Amino acid sequence: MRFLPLTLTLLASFFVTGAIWAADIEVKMLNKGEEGKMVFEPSFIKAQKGDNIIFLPTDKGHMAASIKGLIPEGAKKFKSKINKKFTYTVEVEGLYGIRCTPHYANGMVALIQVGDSVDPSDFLKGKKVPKKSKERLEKYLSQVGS
Ligand SMILES: [Cu+2]
Repeated sequence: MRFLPLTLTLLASFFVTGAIWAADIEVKMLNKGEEGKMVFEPSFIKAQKGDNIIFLPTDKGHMAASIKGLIPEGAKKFKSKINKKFTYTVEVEGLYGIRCTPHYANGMVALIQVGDSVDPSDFLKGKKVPKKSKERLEKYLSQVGS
């Protein structure tokens, strides 16, 4: 019975957090990456509820923020500080549009899919997004799937 306390602790943590195996997903903020200038890398992130998205200030001058109107209903909006590491835990299923505010016009955006059954079709409908960011978001939306 020596493993019982450990088992109970694990069970307890499962019920408290809802997921023991939450993943940490690191996203670099870069001046230049595989997709071009001013990018999050990876720029399309597939996650599950409870995962931690960790934005890393790999290059200087960047930050990460949720885009108004482009996060699921009930999800917490966020805005990190420039040049600071920032962790956001995704708690609501759906699609999250992320931007680096200073480089929004340069197309510095990312898309997070949380959960498997997500419908990308109306995500950008009627939303005001700078041209370059819109192009990239459309590309990321084409990767949404289960
Ligand atoms: Cu930036």
